[in-house]
Amino acid sequence: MERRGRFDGLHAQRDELVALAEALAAGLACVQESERAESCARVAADLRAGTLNVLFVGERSSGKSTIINAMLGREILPTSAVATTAVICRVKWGLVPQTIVRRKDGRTFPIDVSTLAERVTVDSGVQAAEYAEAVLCWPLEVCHGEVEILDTPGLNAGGELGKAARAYLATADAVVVVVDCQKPGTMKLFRFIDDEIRAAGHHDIFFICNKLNLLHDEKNVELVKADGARKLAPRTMLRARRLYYVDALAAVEARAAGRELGEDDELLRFERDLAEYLAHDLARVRIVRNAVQLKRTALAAKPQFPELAGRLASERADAERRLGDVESALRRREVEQPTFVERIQVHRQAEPELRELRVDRDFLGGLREVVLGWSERLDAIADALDQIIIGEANRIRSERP
Ligand SMILES: Nc1nc2c(ncn2[C@@H]2O[C@H](COP(=O)(O)OP(=O)(O)OP(=O)(O)O)[C@@H](O)[C@H]2O)c(=O)[nH]1
Ligand SMILES: [Mg+2]
Repeated sequence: MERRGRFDGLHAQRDELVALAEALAAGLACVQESERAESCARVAADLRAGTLNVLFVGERSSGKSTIINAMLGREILPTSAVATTAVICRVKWGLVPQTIVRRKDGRTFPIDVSTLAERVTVDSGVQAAEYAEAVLCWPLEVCHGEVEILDTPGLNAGGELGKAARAYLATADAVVVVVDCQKPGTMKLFRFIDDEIRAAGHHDIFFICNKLNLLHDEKNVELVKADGARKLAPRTMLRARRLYYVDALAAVEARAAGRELGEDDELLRFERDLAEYLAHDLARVRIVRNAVQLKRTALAAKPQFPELAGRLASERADAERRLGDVESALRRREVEQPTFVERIQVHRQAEPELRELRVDRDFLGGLREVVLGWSERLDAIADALDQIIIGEANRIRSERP
């Protein structure tokens, strides 16, 4: 009963946020801020959508694809020692395994799972550049119930590839950062975590420190764990509890051969924590993340409103002046025209221009009112978003054991 009440509150907050996002989108569209209006519309759509996205990011060859393969229990996604993944691979639930490729022009076609590597790797060159995404349907338990796992090209892959993961960050619900445990990150990676992942509202980040098997003795394991605790733990809300030291290669091999992972294998702990997070914490995190994004958009757009209102006021005055000129010219000619028929003729000629000018004047006046109204509402929206963000952050903190 208590739990039900808690989620009722979340739904109410989500509805409130959707209404705010839609109102803001309408206001921004009205002031021709189309990019920001679209971003608000996306927030509303994202809040409504059921699908939850788990984004795997990390530097090249850190083992992202290998870890997802370990979760799939088979070597499906292409992996190699050199830069590999060139196309976002989306893993979603499907009882029968199948692979679909979506081209950048929107067309999709099914492909054989065994040919995936040929299509989505850096080596496949031209072909990969044509694809927007590869979608793999797989009976992966954690994906049951609209969860999708996204494998991305390495962050330091350069060019368009390096940007690919960033583009998906805006709609990610959970972020898993994969690092090679011997070098848990460069300054560039830490900046990406701090300035992009956390700034986008993700604070409960999962860190997988991979390639544990490359450490040959306990002493090195201790040193590497101390390094992770220093560099990675402070960057995630649950600190060391969100650091997982795994040997993904051994995990794929074990599962592909039908062997279970040992109970102390940290990949198992990661899988359980992720499932728990998706089931219990996500609704809240999604609200906070979207509220943060919405607030940023609202504040960034705020200065535009009074400025635009001023511009509209002068355009309206201009329209008023032009209307006055035409009206007085008309009156003069009316007086000057001797016959009644000629007067009607003059009126007929002037009527369309007059109508257009009046419409312009009224439209500009109305738009200015709307814009001013919006400018006033933005403060209220920012306050409402603050309430949601602070309330949820406090609740998450207080509910943690
Ligand atoms: N020794 C060891 N090698 C691993 C482990 N996990 C992955 N590898 C190897 O590391 C290399 C890179 O792995 P990938 O899974 O392709 O790495 P990625 O992060 O997906 O790379 P990109 O797609 O290029 O960004 C491959 O040769 C893997 O076999 C591990 O736990 N131990
Ligand atoms: Mg990869």
